[in-house]
Amino acid sequence: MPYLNKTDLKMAALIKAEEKRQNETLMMIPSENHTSQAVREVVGSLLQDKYCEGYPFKRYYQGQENYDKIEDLCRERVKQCFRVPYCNVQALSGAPANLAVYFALLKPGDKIMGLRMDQGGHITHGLKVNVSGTFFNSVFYHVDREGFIDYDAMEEIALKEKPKMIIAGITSYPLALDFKRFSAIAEKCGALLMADMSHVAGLILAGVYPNPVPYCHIITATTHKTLRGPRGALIMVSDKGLRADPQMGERIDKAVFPGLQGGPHENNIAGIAVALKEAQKPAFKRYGRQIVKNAAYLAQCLKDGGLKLCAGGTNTHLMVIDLQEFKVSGNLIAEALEQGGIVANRNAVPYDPNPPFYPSGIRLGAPAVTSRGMKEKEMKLIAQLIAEIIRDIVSIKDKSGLTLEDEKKKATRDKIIAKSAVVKKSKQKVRQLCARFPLPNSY
Ligand code: DSN
Repeated sequence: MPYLNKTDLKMAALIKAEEKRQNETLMMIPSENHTSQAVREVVGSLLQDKYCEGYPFKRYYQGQENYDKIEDLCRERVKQCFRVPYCNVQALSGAPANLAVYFALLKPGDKIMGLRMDQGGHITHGLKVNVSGTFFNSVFYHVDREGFIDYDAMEEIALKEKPKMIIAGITSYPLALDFKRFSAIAEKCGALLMADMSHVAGLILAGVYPNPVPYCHIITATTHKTLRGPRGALIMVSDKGLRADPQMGERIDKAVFPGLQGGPHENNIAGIAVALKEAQKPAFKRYGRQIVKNAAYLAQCLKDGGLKLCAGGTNTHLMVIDLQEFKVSGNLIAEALEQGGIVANRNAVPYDPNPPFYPSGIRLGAPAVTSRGMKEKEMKLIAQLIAEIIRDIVSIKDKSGLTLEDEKKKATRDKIIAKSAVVKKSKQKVRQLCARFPLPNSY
C-alpha cells in the first residue's frame, strides 16, 4: 500500500494488523472466504469513482462506455455459469437482494414462508424484526427434533397458510435442500419459489450441491461466500420464473433501481465478473469437491472427538456443534476458539433453550480453509484442537462453579479463557499450520 503508507499511517497499520490476523488464524465462519488478489485489485480500482444509475445502455449519467461493458460482461457470466435467462447484479448484498425480490413481486401484507431463523434460516426470510417480517406477513417451516427439515409439516403449513412466496434458503442448516420437494409444495399452494443460495452458490457451480434453477422461479445469492467473490449479490430469474411472469426480470430491475438503490457499485460488479471467471476454471470444481470432503471429514472427526452435531453432521460446507450437554454458551466457546486461532461463530441450535444472544451452538465451515489448500489431514488436526478447547473450557468453568448466567459477563469469560493452557497451545499450533498454508493470491 505505497500511497496509504504515506497518507494515513493509522489506517495502514490497521490493514496490516488484519492481514496478520487472517494469515495467522483459521477463517472458519462458513460465510467467509479469501478472495484472489485479482478480485481485490478490481474492487480497489478507479472503477469505484463513477456513478452509473440505471442499467447498461440505459443510464442517467454520461461517461458509461466502459461501465456498460463491465456490467454486461458480469451479467453474461452469471447467465453462463448458472444457466439462467435473466439476472441483476446491482444489489449491494444479500439482504437488499432479497428485499428487492419481495418489493418486485409482492404487495405489502402478502404472506411469505421461510425457514425459522433460529433453526437455520436468515433474518431476511421473514424474521419479525426485519423488514421482511414487518412489511410482509411471515410464516415459517421448521426442522424436527433431530434437526432435519420437516417437509411434510412444511406442506401442511403451506396448504393452510397459502403463502405467496416460499423461500428455500439457509444460513446454518447443514444439509442440502430438496428443491424438488420445495417446488412440489409451492406448486400445490400456488406460491412462487425463491431459492436464497447465498451460502452455496459456489458449491452449485462446482456441481456438489443440488441446482435450484430448474425448480425455482427466482434465485438470489451473495457473491462473497463459497463463490469467493467480492461483497455483492445476484438476483436471477429462471425459465420457470419467466414462464410464470414474463415481466419478472423487468420488475426486479425496477425494484433494485430506482426502487431501493441509487448508483450501483460497479467496482464490485467488475470484481464479481472476475470471480465468476475464476469459478469457470476446472480448478473451481476441484475446490468445491474439496470443501464438501473437508467439511464431512471435519464433522466426522468432531464426532469422533465426542461432540454432537446438529442434524448429525453435514453434506455441505457447514456444520453446527450442539453444546447443550455441556451447559456452556456458544459465546464462551467461540471466544475461546478465537483465542486458540480458530475463528468461528456462536449460533442457535434447533429448539435452543437459550436466547439468541447466548445460544448453545458453534457454526463452522470449510470454504476458507479449503481456499488455503488445506485437506483432510488438516481437518483432523483442527477438529482435535476444537474438541480439546471445548473440553478444557467446560472443565475450567465447571470447576469454578460458574453458571450460564455468570458467563454473560465478558470479564468472566475472559478469566475462564485466560486459565486455559490448551487454548494457548492451540494458538501456537494454528500459527504453525497457517504458516504452511499462506493466504492465496490467485486461483
Ligand atoms: N451473515 C451471513 C452468514 O454469516 O451466514 C448471512 O447473511
